[in-house]
Amino acid sequence: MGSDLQQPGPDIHVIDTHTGGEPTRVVFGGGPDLGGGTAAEQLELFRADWDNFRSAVVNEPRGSDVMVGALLVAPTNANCCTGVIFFNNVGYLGMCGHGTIGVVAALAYRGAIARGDHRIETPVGEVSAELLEDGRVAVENVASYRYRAGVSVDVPDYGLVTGDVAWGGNWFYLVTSGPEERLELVNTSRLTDVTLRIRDALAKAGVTGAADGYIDHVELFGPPRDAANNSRNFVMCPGGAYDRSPCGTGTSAKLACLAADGKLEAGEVWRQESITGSVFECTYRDAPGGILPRITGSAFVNAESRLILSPSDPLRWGIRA
Ligand code: PYC
Repeated sequence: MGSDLQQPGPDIHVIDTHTGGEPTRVVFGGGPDLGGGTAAEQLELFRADWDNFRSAVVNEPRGSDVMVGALLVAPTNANCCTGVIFFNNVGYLGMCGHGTIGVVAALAYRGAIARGDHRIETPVGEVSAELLEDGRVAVENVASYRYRAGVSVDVPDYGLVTGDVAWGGNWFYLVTSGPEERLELVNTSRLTDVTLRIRDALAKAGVTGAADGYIDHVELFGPPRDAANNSRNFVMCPGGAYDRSPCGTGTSAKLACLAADGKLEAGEVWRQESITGSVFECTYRDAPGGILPRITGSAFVNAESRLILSPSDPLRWGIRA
């Protein structure tokens, strides 16, 4: 581990939101000084020297496996309203769609931004977020694309699974065929087990994203429960918790696959339902080498607090494996 704060730092000011059931803890103050530079450069310093801070913010006893953190950092581009580094119970995310919606809701709650378009710098590129009149947030994500189609993997004690590998700001494996699963909340233990085993089988078989990118998200799809929607998903995230929202980067990857298959035209609406029933309304426009997904959803502020790292607390940096 990198440096450990020997003294109690300033209290950490956070605003908690949820986007379609998936929490985001936005860190407004008390975070480490990451020395400026791009969000990608600041992420490298965060990872190397301040991983204990990540754990303190999102892991138990203050957080949980499902919590995603969003550390606001100074952007390099003056056109951006903020930079952000997303993190979770085990590490860092390139981009996070539900998290960006949560960040915009938290900034609006503080009166830091008004309705309209805002640029946000992430470690994998700039995104834009429009705070709409009705309070929803539309995120135009980084360019997304399908990297490989129809990749089959034999999952021990489960069966043959086929799917696509796609980038939506993180690397995803989107299952297109395999044993049928019921995408219902009562079935999440099984879905969790199955998707983690698919992820492990992919890694063992050497299936990666571009430049050996580790595929750390796995998506299953099924018919929507609400006929107004196009599809229902279950998305396994890197730390073993499933996404309660339809997953912004995962839905970006899905749109890239639909576009590559000629199943969704630019501008056509796709309504992605999550395992909890929450919905993102999505479209895309064409971009060189892929598409630019636009993901619209709502986030709600549910707490504003100060995290205290007491030097006498042996678990002040969180519980982690
Ligand atoms: O919404 O992109 C997303 C996301 C990634 C991991 C959890 N949520």
